[in-house]
Amino acid sequence: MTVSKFLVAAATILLSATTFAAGTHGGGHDHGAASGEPGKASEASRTITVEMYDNYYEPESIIVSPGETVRFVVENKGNLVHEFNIGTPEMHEGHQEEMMMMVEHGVIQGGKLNHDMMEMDMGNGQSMKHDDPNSVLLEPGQRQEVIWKFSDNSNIEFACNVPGHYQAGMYGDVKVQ
Ligand SMILES: [Cu+2]
Repeated sequence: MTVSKFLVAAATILLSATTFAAGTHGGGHDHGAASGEPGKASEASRTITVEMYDNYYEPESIIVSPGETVRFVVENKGNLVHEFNIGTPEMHEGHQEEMMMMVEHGVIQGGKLNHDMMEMDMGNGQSMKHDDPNSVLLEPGQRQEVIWKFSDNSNIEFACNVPGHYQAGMYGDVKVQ
């Protein structure tokens, strides 16, 4: 592929990702507020088990105290790859563009993850590894923990940013009170 063709292809991907993210319910929320920080297991006040199905969470919402550290045990009980990601609606919108790229590059294939592809250098020192502390991306049957210390920001959702899933309703409210 020539450089100019590659640029056109990249621009097309960006454009479609932006269009895709535009239909979310992110309007009217605060911008740029932090969702919290990675927590320590020793400071977790409790464990919440979150089950992921196609395409919803059980439970659908949670209540936390400001500054509380929660240990989440996340289990994928569906037939598709799902994500559990803690963030503001704006963060989820941004992450949906990255996830769209992961699908277009074959990293996410319905019910499977291509782990070799996730490790691969994309040419600019970046990979498509999915290792942020606020999220896990799981294949069917997998189970993993997220330990998160919430701030007093109540504009937080847990969400799945696999293309189409958020739009299908795969997000839940975090009520901070
Ligand atoms: Cu999902």
